[in-house]
Amino acid sequence: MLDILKAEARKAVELINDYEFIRIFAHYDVDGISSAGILANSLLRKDKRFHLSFLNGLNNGNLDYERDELTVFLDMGSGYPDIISEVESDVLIIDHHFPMGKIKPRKRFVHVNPHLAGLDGSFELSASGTAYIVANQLGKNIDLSGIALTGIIGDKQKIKGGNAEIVTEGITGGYIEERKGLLIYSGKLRDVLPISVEPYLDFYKKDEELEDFLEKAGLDGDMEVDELEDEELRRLSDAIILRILENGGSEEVIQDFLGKRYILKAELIQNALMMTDVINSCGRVSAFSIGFGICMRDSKFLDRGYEIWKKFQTELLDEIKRRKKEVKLANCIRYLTMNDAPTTGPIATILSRYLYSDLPFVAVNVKKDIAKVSSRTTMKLSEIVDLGQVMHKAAEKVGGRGGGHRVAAGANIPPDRVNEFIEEVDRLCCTALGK
Ligand SMILES: [Mn+2]
Repeated sequence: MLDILKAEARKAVELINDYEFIRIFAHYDVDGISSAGILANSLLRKDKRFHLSFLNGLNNGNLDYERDELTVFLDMGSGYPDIISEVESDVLIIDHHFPMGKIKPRKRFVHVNPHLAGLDGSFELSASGTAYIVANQLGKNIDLSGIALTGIIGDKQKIKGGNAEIVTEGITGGYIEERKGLLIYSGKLRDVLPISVEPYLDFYKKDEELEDFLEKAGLDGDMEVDELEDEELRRLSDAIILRILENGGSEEVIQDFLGKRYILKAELIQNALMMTDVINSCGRVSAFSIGFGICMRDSKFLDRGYEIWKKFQTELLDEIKRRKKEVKLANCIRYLTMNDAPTTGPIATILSRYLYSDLPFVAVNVKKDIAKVSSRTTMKLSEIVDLGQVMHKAAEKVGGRGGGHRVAAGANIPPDRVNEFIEEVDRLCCTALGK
């Protein structure tokens, strides 16, 4: 199946080869920044120059390009046929989002997207992986596999299908190493465990509890995560699992961090999870060039990247600490109402996965003209409760709109009808749960 995608990637290379200078627009998240890093590295190796911009999306228009250039879209474009159809230059899209509508290109056009090649672009090939395929048609660029893995982890994809092929290629080439262990940060146990967000262990600003935990597990806080012996790793894993379950976390989260860790041998940050989170935080605070610089292996960006990551991480942990006290219990749901919070999704995700996994979780962010709702539950509960349906029905009742998946859904509702909405969500969940 990858053959069809590779054939399309070769067409992309033909297009690229006709240009000395290339205009690139990339999505600003980890997958987009990694894609840009992969393409940029491979272009420079062919003595090509480029101009790169990161965008939040393609909605707010105003693309700054020249008609006689090649315009490349990374990790976006497939879902915006109208906007792409208006671009008056040659266009290359490298994306993994589901292609929508029909693109009517003005000039030459190449579209590299796993969905168009019969591959699963949602979980089995990221934009960074797709960019890696293109880069390896342009030249021998297997050393960029570690950057591809960064995008894969960032988009919460699985090491399956195309992604698994890339990781295997990276391992064979010696650029990625797969080790037994836990998918957590590198560093001293005492430093790493309190700032971990996935998994969230609730040790942040709880030094005594942490020391107690380490002592019971028979581990020294000064031990380096990467240097733990098998037996120590097993004790740590067992203790972490117990901690998560005691905190009210779901057993479903355990498989996400247990078993394997990846070392990126060619990158500035060798722990794959740390590389992903550093670049993610750079993207979140609009410090794109720092994240991109790290993907370009330019060590002068590294200190700044770590600083941004630490600040971002502490702000998120402080927010979780503050918000978890505000969580309320209804009959069949737990919910949280916030006013003008910077984000709803990440908070709802952490609280529902690691602290309140026993009931469906609803977070409402009330803004001036609209209240934004994020709801989450476990796979197990989603077999009984369909949050997509619940959000749809409850939002409709209060004059809003909602929907989504069984496990994760959302809604936009009028800000003055939040209470009524929560009551209806609670009622619908009780009906589903038979309470
Ligand atoms: Mn992506």
